Amino acid sequence: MINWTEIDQFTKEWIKEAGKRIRQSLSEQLHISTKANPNDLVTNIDKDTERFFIERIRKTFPNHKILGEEGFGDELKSTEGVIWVIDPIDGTMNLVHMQRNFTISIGIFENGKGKLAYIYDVMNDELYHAMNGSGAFFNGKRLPKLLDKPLSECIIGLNSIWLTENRRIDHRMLTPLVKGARGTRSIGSAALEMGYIATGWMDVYISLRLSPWDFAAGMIIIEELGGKATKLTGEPLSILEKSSVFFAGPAVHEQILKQYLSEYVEK
Ligand code: 2AM
Ligand code: CA
Ligand code: CA
Ligand code: CA
Repeated sequence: MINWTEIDQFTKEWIKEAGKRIRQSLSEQLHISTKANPNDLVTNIDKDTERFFIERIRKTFPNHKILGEEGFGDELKSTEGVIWVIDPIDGTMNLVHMQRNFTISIGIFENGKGKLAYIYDVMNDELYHAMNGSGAFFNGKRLPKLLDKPLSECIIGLNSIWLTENRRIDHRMLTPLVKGARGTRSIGSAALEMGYIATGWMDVYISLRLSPWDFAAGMIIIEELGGKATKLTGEPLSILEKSSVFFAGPAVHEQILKQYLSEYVEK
């Protein structure tokens, strides 16, 4: 039998320690390099933080598998067993430019089912977390189920790619959705925006392309609160593939799928 409470205690302890180290490192010289394009940044903090978790997980839970953005984990072929999906820093551009609004995001799965989730806002020392079947919490305080709101009362988290020509979607397709909402925000950390949906500060999050480590924790937390975490087609997400993501409370998720996304095809 897997002792999830024990895993939860270790993870929380490690997150607090990693957070402390990151806040300290920010006062030192940052080493910044680029990945897929000049705006796709990575720093020594991203890499050090991923190594920090992997070292501890391997030592404490040697039979668990790890998927991490910076590639120090395992290559996954299936969802079998216990899998940690880790984004050591979500919102690296925010870390580099703003020194705030970035998170550590960790989702833990057993045979593909979400069990534990953590989104840690490092500079504010704020933790969003969930344990499957036991609830979702903000700084240890239980969160209520997501409220059913019409789109006209919703704040949507979006990305500027919605406004520019791109290969995934006709960039005019989402204009009516933006018009139908109360407002929009671009925080720049997908995981933090998912945390904001959990607390009710925002209501909808859409991205045309994310990797499993961007959405793993958010998906578990939002589903624990009765929300929907799917692709833009409404199909389920998988921790083995990149895809679009669409997070919202159940009623507005259905409203948006029907009214605004019926023409959408995943590319
Ligand atoms: P990251 O900071 O971990 O890379 C920024 O809008 C959000 O999209 C962040 O959560 C960022 O995660 C994520 N993202 C995913 N793929 C990205 C990419 N190729 N370049 C920049 N941000 C990306
Ligand atoms: Ca990145
Ligand atoms: Ca990320
Ligand atoms: Ca990252």
